[in-house]
Amino acid sequence: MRYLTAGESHGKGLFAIVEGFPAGLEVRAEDIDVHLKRRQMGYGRGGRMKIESDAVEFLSGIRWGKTMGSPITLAVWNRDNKNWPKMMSPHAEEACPDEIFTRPRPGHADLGGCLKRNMQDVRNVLERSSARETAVRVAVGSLSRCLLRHFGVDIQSYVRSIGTLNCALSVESVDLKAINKCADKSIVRFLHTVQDDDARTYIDQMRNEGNTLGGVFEVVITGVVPGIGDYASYGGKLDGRFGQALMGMQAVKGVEVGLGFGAAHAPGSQVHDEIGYDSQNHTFPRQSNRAGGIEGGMSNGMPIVIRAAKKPIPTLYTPLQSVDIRSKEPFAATVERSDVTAVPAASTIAEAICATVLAEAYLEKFGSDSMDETLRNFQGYIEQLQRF
Ligand code: EPS
Repeated sequence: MRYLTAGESHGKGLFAIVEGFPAGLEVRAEDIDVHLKRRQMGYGRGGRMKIESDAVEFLSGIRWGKTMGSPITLAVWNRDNKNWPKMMSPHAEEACPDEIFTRPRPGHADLGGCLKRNMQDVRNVLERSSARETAVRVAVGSLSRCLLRHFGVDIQSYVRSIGTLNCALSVESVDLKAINKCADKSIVRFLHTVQDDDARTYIDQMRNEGNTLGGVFEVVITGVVPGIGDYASYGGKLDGRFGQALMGMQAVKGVEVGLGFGAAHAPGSQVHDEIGYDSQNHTFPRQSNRAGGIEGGMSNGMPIVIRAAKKPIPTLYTPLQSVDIRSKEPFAATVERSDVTAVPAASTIAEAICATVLAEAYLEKFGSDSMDETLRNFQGYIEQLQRF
């Protein structure tokens, strides 16, 4: 399975072509729209989320509610596009060269993108580098979730911190299957609503200062059978694949699995998870899960736990110093409409991205021509594990 996205933040829409999904998978637009809606939530978002009401349209590959095995085209249309008629027009006669954007924002793709592609209008870069693109990656991830539910895989997430504000409730005190139920109630996707007022005050203060905030979120995946991913080649390692995909999310600066960086500071006896045997279920459970469910690049049957750090959004309403790329004179960076923080949204985007990584790995192992065949192969593997 592979996919490609296209589309600009203020263009007609965001699009994905997904190839290699098995035929016969039931897919409903509602299964995707529910996650598109979750991506739009979270306190600290800017004006754009009031304009958009993201929903998927299937343009190919799905007929009468089921995949056909042909490439699936997903579209998420931009309502805001109608407010940018000339600015995003493909026609030369509608160009407005006096309105080009030439003062790159520190921390954004603006400057590097202009240097790399020899462009003088930052808009040519920012329209594509914008995190708006994640809308269609969430659509692909939600399609992946439709597949993964047939294997009993469940993916949830929450926000551990925004700036210096930490979620005071530990995930150990929550049923792993109820993480989203708890987090979706909080305005910042903490595990409880007790700190919502503190979060609101903190984010409002940053908004008033023209500042932005990053944070840390965690994805918890349950129901993954042992042996997904591979130890034999670097490209097959499941942790490596999650890392690449999550670092490919706008503004993500770090990814950890299990103890992550903490594993470097403790002796081996406090890092590795001892192996037991459950003769009734024929499984090898662990008393602890410091590995975060992945050993040697493969799932080990324990929940997969991945954290990622998102930097603060680079558009500051009190802008940082920059240089005009035409005159080379110092100027304050251009201010575009943006968010104070999008960490709550990022946690839901990360769920979708992890879903796609896992769907790809499952289809590699169990085949991807038809759901009947894929599920038969999966069942055969479960029986093999039982007989082991
Ligand atoms: C986003 C849409 C964007 C931003 C944000 C994410 O909308 P606009 O630029 O029209 O206000 O709200 O993008 C960024 C912060 C960024 O730096 O790219 C979305 O749909 O998630």
